[in-house]
Amino acid sequence: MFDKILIANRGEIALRVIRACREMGIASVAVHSVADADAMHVRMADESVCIGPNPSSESYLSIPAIVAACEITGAQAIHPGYGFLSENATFVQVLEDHGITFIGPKAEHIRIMGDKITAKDTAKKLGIPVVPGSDGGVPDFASAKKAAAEMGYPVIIKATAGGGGRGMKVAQSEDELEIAFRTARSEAKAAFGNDEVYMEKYLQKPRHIEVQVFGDGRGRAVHLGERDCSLQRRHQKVFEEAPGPCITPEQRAKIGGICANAMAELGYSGAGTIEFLYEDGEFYFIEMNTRLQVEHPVTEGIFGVDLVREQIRVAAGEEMEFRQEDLKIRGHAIEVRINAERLPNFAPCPGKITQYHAPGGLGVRIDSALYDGYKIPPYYDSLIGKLIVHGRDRQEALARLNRALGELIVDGVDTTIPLFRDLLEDYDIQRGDYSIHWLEKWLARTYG
Ligand code: MV4
Repeated sequence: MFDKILIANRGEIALRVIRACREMGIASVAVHSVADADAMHVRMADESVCIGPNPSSESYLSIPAIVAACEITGAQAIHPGYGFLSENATFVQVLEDHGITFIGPKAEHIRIMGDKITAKDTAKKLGIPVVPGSDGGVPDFASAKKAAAEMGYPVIIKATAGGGGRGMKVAQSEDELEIAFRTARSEAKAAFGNDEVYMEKYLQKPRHIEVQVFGDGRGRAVHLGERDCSLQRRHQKVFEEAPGPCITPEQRAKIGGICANAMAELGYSGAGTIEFLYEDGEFYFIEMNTRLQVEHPVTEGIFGVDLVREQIRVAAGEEMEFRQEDLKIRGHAIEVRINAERLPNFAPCPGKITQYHAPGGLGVRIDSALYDGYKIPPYYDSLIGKLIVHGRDRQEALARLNRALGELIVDGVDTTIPLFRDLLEDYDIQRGDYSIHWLEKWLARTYG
């Protein structure tokens, strides 16, 4: 096992990793930008290194600065958290060249899943159901027209280098196709420096269901059920739950088994998430994320496992602590993302926290790097905390969430907390009856 791990991240996820390290008797090294000198992750780690100025491009994304911090402190491994360098295959390669262990999958698997066409093709070959679409890239408008005619309208055009919803265009019929195709290409070129696009049948009202997988890198892999992350605004998740309210145990065992077998065959190492659109009882693969996700605590809640501890164990070459047959779901968990943002437009709202009080009690977890007097810098993501609740069933989790939100105090900046009080009053939310378009419609109706 490692003696010392460097955490190449900030905020709540850096604390999450430091906590796992401490429980495992591993020393932790925080890295930080100038603006983060007083951040909680710096205080909580055993050691810290300032790696550069405020822009992430010169600090949390600087490979040379992070490798240097690792060498100075003698850390043997790096946990990347999510975002920043967590899905950067070049970073993984550089670490390998320096004899530093990356706590995450192999560079090759990050690369495969980073290219959305290769990812889909790989998924298909591994037996994962995919959305019907063009097999591979669509090079010109004539090919687009042909592909659309074959699969039938509506269709969606996506950037090969994209992901997370950037550079997508929908065409409801052939007369919309040319504009959609050309716009998608030029937007892809501008955003990713790569204008390759592919096409899929457009699903009208799906849910976003993602399966948590975990591999030991030596051909053993398990699944930890699914999360429903359909409640999103502009491709940002705001509310996530596990298990999915519409997924039966039979569906879970089937899709989970397919995903676990696929990861075993790949020799996948560590935590991963296989994203699906789910409509009329069918799962359609769209992308895979080769990192720990923001919403991983809901899965930890219902399975009673520590995913970060497991990531560290597997990276150190140890066995996974669980087998599929040990993994049983207990109850229901919900996470809400507390962002420093001003409603109704969700404009970032950095500033000084004048009062912070975290809720507690049975089934309540707060992952946050906030403290009284903390100044939220304007340079990074607006996520300032996650409130995760667990209950014996969904009803109890919802009641507990409402109770915990009532106890939570974050003063000094605007946050998304009031949004969740309002959401919990909605009958569709209470029944778990929502699709990927539900939240945007509700926001327009409620705060319009
Ligand atoms: C789709 C789709 C409908 N049909 N693909 C958006 C983000 C990216 N991960 C995939 N996305 C979508 N792909 C087909 N074939 C609708 C979306 C989509 C979406 C997906 C998940 C969560 C929220 C969403 C909001 C709008 C569109």
